[in-house]
Amino acid sequence: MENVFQARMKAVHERYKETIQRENKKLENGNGIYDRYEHPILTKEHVPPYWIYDYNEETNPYFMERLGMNVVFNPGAIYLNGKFHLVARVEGVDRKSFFAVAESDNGIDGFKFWDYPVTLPDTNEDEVNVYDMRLVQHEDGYIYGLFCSERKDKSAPPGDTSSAIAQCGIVRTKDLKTWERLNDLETKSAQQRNVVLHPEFVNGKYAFYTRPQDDFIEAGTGGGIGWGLSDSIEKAKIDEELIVDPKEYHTIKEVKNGQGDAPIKTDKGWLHVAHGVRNTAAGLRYTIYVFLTDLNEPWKVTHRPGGHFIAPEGIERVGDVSNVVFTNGLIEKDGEVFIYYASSDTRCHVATTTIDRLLDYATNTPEDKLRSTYSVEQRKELIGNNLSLFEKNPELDPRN
Ligand code: M1P
Repeated sequence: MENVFQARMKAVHERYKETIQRENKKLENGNGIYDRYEHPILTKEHVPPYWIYDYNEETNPYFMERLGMNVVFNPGAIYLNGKFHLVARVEGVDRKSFFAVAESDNGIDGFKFWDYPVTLPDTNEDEVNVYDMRLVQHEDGYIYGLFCSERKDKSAPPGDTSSAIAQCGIVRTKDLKTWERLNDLETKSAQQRNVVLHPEFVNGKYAFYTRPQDDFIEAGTGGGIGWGLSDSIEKAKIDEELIVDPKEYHTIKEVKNGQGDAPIKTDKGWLHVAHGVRNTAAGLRYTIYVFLTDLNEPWKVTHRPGGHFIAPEGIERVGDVSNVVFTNGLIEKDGEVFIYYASSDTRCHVATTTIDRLLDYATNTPEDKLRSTYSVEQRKELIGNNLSLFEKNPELDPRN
């Protein structure tokens, strides 16, 4: 007869194995731009039970969770040594995030965490929380990880125990195992989040996408995706920040926006996948959008397809912070694009597409013209063109 310890351990192991061995199928009825998948690719159920339970029956006779897990989300992504690697934001029940590497052969399923989470060099006692790493293979030969380093706001009035300050931490590695911590990025902005390193030197300097903000949540006078150059990466400092993609009234990025992963280089320009935030009566709504910048001047936007590219759907709409999709991981391999995104600050998903499809989307989707009357004009033009086509090609007409 099994005792409680043995029975619970067996059940926990079965659930874990079922999760990590689960096949992931492409969902039908996509929008032609990208495909979604049946299951999330990385969740708290993917976390190895030996990160959570004490396996000593004497000290844990009930096989209880000792260090509970809350969520796994916002993964950075990189293709390395023939495998798809994610550096996920793993959050324990104590609300502290840390980074952990998971790898898969195909980027769609079979993601397994390495034995230990990442040990990030601890260089600042004030740093309380770390999250949202963007991994960039830079042409200088290093893989850089830029992440948000969060501290308590010491200037907050007594009794205010939630005000925080966000800054950009920088680490580098060659193997995702040993990490060297560099100085935090210095800018003139009060706070920074969603900072991303451009993969190439620009005018011989390191180039950064930034997101200046006045406050931890409220972007205030900041809030757009910024751009700045630094002579050094070891002591990165941006003297001048210019806004590449501003926030804009009555759009999907009216409150704030932020660069996703580093952009992908294509023959038509740099392809960016970012997030935008709007306000609703139910709180903030985060969606993912796309834009294209000039190949030689990556700080100049050439195409802005209007509206969101991915919005939370179904179960994606529910979680610790509901109505959110957020991306900071992108992998391009042989023309295929894997967009890693998290839903509602709770779980990780993948959407797949190709460079060709993304460029078609980016260059042929009309811009948001910022007024309903212009949106009607755009739609009337599409309808008019189609109805003329149907006259000559009745087999195309869905009403027949
Ligand atoms: O909770 C939603 C997201 O909020 C923040 O994003 P932003 O800086 O644009 O507001 C981040 O904390 C992100 O991790 C989180 O998913």
